[in-house]
This record gives sequence, C-alpha cells and structure tokens, in this order.
Amino acid sequence: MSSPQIPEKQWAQVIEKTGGPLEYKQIPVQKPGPDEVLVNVKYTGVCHTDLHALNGDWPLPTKLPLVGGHEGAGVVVARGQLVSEVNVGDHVGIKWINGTCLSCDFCMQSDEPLCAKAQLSGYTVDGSFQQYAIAKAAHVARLDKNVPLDGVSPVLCAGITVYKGIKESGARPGQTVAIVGAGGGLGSLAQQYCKAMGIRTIAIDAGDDKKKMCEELGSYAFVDFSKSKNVVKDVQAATEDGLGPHAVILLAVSEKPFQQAAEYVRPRGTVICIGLPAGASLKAPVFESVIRMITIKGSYVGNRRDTAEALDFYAKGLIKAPFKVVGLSELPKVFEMMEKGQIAGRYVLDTSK
Ligand code: 8ID
Ligand code: ZN
Repeated sequence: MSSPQIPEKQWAQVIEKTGGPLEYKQIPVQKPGPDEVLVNVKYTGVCHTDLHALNGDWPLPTKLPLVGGHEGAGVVVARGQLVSEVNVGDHVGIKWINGTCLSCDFCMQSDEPLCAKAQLSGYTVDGSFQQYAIAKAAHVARLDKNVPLDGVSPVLCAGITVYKGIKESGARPGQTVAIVGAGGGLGSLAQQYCKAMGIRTIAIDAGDDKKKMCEELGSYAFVDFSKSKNVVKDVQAATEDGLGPHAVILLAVSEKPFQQAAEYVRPRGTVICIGLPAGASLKAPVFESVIRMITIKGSYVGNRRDTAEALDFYAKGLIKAPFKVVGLSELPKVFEMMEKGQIAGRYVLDTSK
C-alpha cells in the first residue's frame, strides 16, 4: 500500500565523515521494509545529541554516511506488507528509538531503550534530517491530527526524555526539582512538564535571555552558573527551608554540574543524569552520599508508553515551550549556535526549505 506522489530524490543533510562537514544534497528516497513505514517528515527538532553524533563525542560509532535527526514529525506515505496498525495518511513521529527486537528480556518488560539490538534514529540508522525517513511501524509515535507538527517535534526526544526523567526522580507535587541546563531544549520542556505535574522548579543556566525564558516557563528561581560564586550554596538557598531540592535533573553538556549535584540535593534526594557531555565522569563523595542517603541514577529516553503519555500532555495543551523554525538547509548554523550555548529553547527545521 503506497501513495503515488513519492519522489525518487529528496533533500537531506548528510554526514559523510565524523567531524563533518554537513552536506546538504539530494539523495534517493528509500523504500520501507516489510515491518517499516516511510514518513514524509515535515518538521524535525535539533537535539544536542545530533551535534554529539556529528562530532563523534561518544564511545559508540555512528553509521556513515549518516542522516541525523530524531525529532521528526510527519505523515506516513507508504508502509511494508506486514504493517497493519499504521495507515498511509497517519501523523507519526520518528523518535530516537527507531526499532527494537521486541522479544528480549528488556523489550518484554517495556524497557525497550535497553534492548541490545535497538536501532537509533540519526545514529545507527538514517534519521529525520531528510524529507522522507524510515521507521519501524511498532515504534513510531502516534500523533493526533489536531496537533501541530512543528510544535510537537521537540516532544519526540526532549519531551519524552525529560518526562521519563521526572518520573524516575520520584518527585511529587509540591516538591522542588532543580533543572540543570534549563535554558536548553530539554530544560525548557522539563520546566513545563514539572509545572503541569505541580512540581516547583529552580532553573540553572547562564545569561539573561535564558533567565527570562525560564521564569516565563514557570521556574520560581534562576541560578546563573556563569555569575554565581557558589552554585551549591545558591541552589540550596533557593529552596524554602534551605535544605536543597528533592531532586536534580542534569541536562547540561558539561561535566562540572554532574559533580556538584550530589552536594546540593536534599538528604534522601535523587540526582537524575540525562545530559551526555563527551568523556565526562560522575564523581560524588562516598561519606556525604552515604550519610545523606543520596540516590544517583541514569535515565535514557523513554518507552512507547512514556512516549504516548508525554505526547498526551502536549495534545492537552499543558506543554508550551518556545521554538524557532528555520529551513533544513540551515542546520549548520543551528549547530554553530548550539555549540556556543546560544540557543534558548529549541530550533525546529522545516524540511521544505
Ligand atoms: O536519553 C537521554 N539521556 C538523552 C536524550 C536526549 C538528549 C540525553 N540527551 C542529552 C544530549 O545528548 C545533551 O548531552 O542531553 C543533553 C542536553 O541536550 P539539549 O537540551 O538538546 O542541549 P542544549 O539545548 O544545548 O542545552 C544544554 C544547556 O546546558 C547548559 C547550556 O547553557 C544549555 O542551555 N549548560 C552547560 I553547556 N553547562 C552548564 C552548567 N554548568 C549548563 N547549565 C547549567 N550549569
Ligand atoms: Zn535527542
């Protein structure tokens, strides 16, 4: 089953070798395999993970040549012969987890991000920085047709990931969570999910633009790490009783805040590590971590259920984070700004430009 207007060639941003440069060029449109769908990507968010992939920051090689991108929102234009649950014309999202085996121990308990055979969009398989992208039908995110495809695209990685991280933190309504890297793509959405859940947030990032944005997104305090003489003291002082936040969500792309969080989190508090700065290590003092009963955890994207839940918050109008739309051809400029920490919120690419 396929729709007739699928072109043979399409525009894409291609990484030929790790480190770049990016090449904006025409490449063939692929055909979906039996359990796959072909998606006409309309909008795709730019995640810092895409920049890590270009730079080869992580101890996991990408496919090459590579089309990056994993926040792709679009319309199904063709499907393989084994696909019955997704129809041509459906609105879907291409997320980081492109496909998994669905039968290993982890997939069986809905921990599919931990599947050893997981295929990663824009990393081990081509992603959404192209006009037509392929995904496993079992894993595409289902989007309501009333939901705008530009605004929803950042939810497909940033939204799902922070939603999962907040759940993993165990924070409850009325409690306080520190969002580290609050001015970035994940951070802006994290503040909105917390607000929707009745959780109070302290934002940590740098600069007046990000401060203003974080206050608008619902944080009651902002700690500027570039100006603060003592981030640990300032974060603790920002909590009502001075004992520190109940949880910390680490989204920054630098190592230092990963070392500081265990110091300012509240006794019995939880530190959730999500950001993935290159070559970084986690370090916390044993004595204080033990006698203060600190929990330190990693959190990695989300499963299909987390995806549906995170999207439902968006569809109900509870999540509004700022994003700017530019053409797919402008991806190199977006990466340049991201590298310098100049982006407040998210950039979304329009694949028709
Ligand atoms: O599943 C996962 N674990 C997952 C999913 C998606 C993304 C992990 N990530 C990772 C990305 O690979 C990246 O390493 O999360 C990180 C954040 O992604 P992003 O939100 O897309 O990045 P961004 O928009 O560039 O925002 C990063 C923010 O961190 C701030 C920057 O100013 C920026 O606003 N920041 C930095 I760099 N150092 C900081 C510090 N010391 C800091 N904020 C506070 N304190
Ligand atoms: Zn991402």
